[in-house]
Amino acid sequence: MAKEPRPIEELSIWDDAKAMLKKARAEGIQTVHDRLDRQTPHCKFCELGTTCRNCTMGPCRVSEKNPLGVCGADADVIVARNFGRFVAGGAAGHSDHGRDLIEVLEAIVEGETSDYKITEENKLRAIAGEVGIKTDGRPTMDVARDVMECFFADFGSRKKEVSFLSRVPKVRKDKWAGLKMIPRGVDREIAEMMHRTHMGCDNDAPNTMIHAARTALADGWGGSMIGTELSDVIFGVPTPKMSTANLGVIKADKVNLLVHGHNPVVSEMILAAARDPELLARAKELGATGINVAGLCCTGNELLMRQGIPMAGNHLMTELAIITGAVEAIVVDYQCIMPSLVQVSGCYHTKFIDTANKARFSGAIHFDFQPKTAMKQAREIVSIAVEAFAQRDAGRVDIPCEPVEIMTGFSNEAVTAALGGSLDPLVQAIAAGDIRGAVGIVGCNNPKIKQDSLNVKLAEELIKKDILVLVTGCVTTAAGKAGLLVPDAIEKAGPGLKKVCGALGIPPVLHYGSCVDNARILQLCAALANALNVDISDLPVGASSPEWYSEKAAAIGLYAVASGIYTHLGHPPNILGSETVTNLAVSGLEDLVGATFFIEGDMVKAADMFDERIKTKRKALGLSE
Ligand code: BF8
Ligand code: SF4
Repeated sequence: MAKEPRPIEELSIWDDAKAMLKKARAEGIQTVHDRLDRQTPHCKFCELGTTCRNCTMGPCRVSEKNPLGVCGADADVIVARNFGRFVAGGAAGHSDHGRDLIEVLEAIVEGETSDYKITEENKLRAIAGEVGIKTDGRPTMDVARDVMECFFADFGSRKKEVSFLSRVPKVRKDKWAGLKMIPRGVDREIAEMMHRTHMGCDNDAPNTMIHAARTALADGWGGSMIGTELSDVIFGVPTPKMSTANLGVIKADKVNLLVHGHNPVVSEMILAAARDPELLARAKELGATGINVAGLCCTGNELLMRQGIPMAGNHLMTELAIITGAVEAIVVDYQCIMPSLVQVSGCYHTKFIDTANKARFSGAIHFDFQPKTAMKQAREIVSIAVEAFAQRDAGRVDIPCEPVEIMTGFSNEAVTAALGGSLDPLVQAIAAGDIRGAVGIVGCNNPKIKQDSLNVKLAEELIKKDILVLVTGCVTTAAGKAGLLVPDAIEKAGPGLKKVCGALGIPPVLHYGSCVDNARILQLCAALANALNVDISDLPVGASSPEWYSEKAAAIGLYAVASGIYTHLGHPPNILGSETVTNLAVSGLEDLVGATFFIEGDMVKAADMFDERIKTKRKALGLSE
């Protein structure tokens, strides 16, 4: 029997979301919230992680009454295996994205494309130096070729460790070595996770969890870091700039094209094509005043950071953006793209265009996007959007608000430059207690949680306590809409942050990029630890994902913890069916890697937990409060 839908008021903190949810209900369009209502209550075994489908002697469900699967696996083994595969899924997503950037670099090096180029030669050379490639007096393309070979090799199994471990403090690496946690090759760790969790392999839950951490580290310090760094090399290192966010960035008088997914390879080209004079002229011929490229989710973040495009929304806004009735096309690459977007697009004149063979959507217009033909294909895609403008039904258009201002573009390079060329002033501000510590708030929306209620609340609570906040992924739009990504937001911060950020003219919440860009935060932590000659786990820092949903978020959380960063989750992963695994996650890991997860649904309490942790870490470093 169909259940009563939850009241719209309970679904989101945002007026633009609520207005579009109302419109969806009025127009009979189903959203993620309706489907969640129909899927609830969920299977208790699955929630606890105690179901196994790893072979056909099962599927099995274990409980107190019936504690062993057909093969004899108990709850500990089953939960650890499920979590290990979950993390491997996330690591695979981030890392395969990173590999796609190496392939674009390869196309550049081989002269197969002129649509992409090396934009940041200095960064390329700096990275080459870090991974042990000679740069002096060598032509850029030779260096680029070696970097490409080096990163391709990072995915394989011929190396002892992934190249960017050169950034990790020695004490941390020694710790990993002692635990057999050094990530050797990205594909290797992911494949080994699948192997270990086959029936009859790794039947020791803590051992499986250690390998899950190793797999996550291969993501953070391998695949994701390669993705971020090569995106910078090819598309530019982000620098601070102003932009706008929320559904108000969709313009009634323009052709609106939304880019969604994660990888900037397609969307950068779309943005360039949208500036093509012929396409602009055609848009005008059809009555539009221009072509507006706006972002969703992490592809949005990538283009926001580098090109300053406006941000239409995060995960739970993706269906709602289409419901404005003013979106001509939504162009997707991969990850976090709800298949329902095809159906929602079908309720309007909106063209849904997919671009990757590994992420095809039934009912979509498909482009097999390739570096060789990128600009030509991007023009065709933009042309489809422009022509769709003629089919728009003005009577169904409702853009519910005006956009808000945001500041973006905080790469480590930009922060270092703003500080006068080194991280020393940041270290001094931390030592003086003006900045007591820093927390990265990252990740998603989850329809089980009132949209962005926790993401925003935690950021507000932390800055009050003079804890600098870095945001990535879907938390970006949340913080932006809440007015936290502008310099004026220092009014909501404690006195120390107000002083430091005020002097620099920056917000107390810094936009650090997409989810892959959490690698920037890892790099920053490593640089701070190296500057202080301590381990990352000695720093007064933390990480949080209040509203997470994805496998990738689990991988991020685990590589943060394994790197020594105390990490908060707003709700637990599906591990509570095993005491062994749960205890390891929330306490046992402290002895092994110097950090744990903590689970807390109340953001005031979560901020207090970070506060306590930061106090302890500051004291141990001999810093005053
Ligand atoms: O990688 S924050 S909902 S869009 S998983 Fe997805 Fe979560 Fe958004 Fe980006 Ni990250
Ligand atoms: Fe059941 Fe074991 Fe097969 Fe899993 S691996 S389905 S627990 S028999």
